Amino acid sequence: MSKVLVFGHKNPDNDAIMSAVVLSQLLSVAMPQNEYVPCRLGGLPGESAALLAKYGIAEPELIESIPLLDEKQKVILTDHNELSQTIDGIENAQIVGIVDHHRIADAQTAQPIYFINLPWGSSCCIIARLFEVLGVEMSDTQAALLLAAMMTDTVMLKSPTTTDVDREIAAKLGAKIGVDPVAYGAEVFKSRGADGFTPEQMVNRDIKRFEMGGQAVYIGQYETVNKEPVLEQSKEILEAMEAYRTEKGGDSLVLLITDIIEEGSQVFIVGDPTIPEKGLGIKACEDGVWMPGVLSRKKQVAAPLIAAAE
Ligand SMILES: [Mn+2]
Repeated sequence: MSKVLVFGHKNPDNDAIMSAVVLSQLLSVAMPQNEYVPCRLGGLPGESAALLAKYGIAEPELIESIPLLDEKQKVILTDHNELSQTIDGIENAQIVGIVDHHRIADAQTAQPIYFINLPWGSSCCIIARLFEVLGVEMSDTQAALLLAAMMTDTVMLKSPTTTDVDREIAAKLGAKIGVDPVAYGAEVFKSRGADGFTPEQMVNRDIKRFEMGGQAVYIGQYETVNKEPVLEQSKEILEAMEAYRTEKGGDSLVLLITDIIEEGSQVFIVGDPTIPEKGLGIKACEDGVWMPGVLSRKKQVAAPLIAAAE
């Protein structure tokens, strides 16, 4: 029996956490020849901590790097596949599986692996479907955890990343546990304890590094139910962005302050603005630029930036 570490991306969001937790549980039943250990590469988001506590589930183990061992550590990546978003020392690991809903980037393997990537709204939606594929009965707790991550990742099914499959599976899971998916999602967002965050935390808590056009571009997203008090700190936010960019050696950093009620994002840019300005069709401004309807980092920010960098 080998031990397989299962983890989502750095700066984990709720989808990264819940996909690791529930996929580990699913595989323990469906493929019991291995032991699956859910892990995380960073701090627990508030809503994830609240959900795990509510259902009495242990927090995934915090891991920082994979050491070089005689036998390579087996790992499964969830909610990411880009090397710049995964654990340090990934070259010392054997990737045996990937379950993701992002662009395919640069992961390479020596052997064929389980590689499941679908353009759906969340990794947890794919995992919900995997229960059916693998013929495993889903518990109510698993349904609640998956639905919670489906709702945060699709901003309560409002993000343009949302597909008919997401709506269908959300309705099914909601019916199973007796909740309206969107109302349930709103509760999950509230449990995040949103607005006590410092500008540093707004920048750090959900940020991803992308390599594009020979540059390292960081794209962060901070979701709130009320952007006004957040934007009063725009000067401090810009300072925190610049500090982060300098520390990490990024060429530019884009931060979205996403208001999930008003359904749009205030967009801030520091560093070399060339790729972000071209990709988004805006001019960097100290107060940020309001982009109505922009809710998805992946589809509405990362993808056009990558296209602009080519
Ligand atoms: Mn996700």
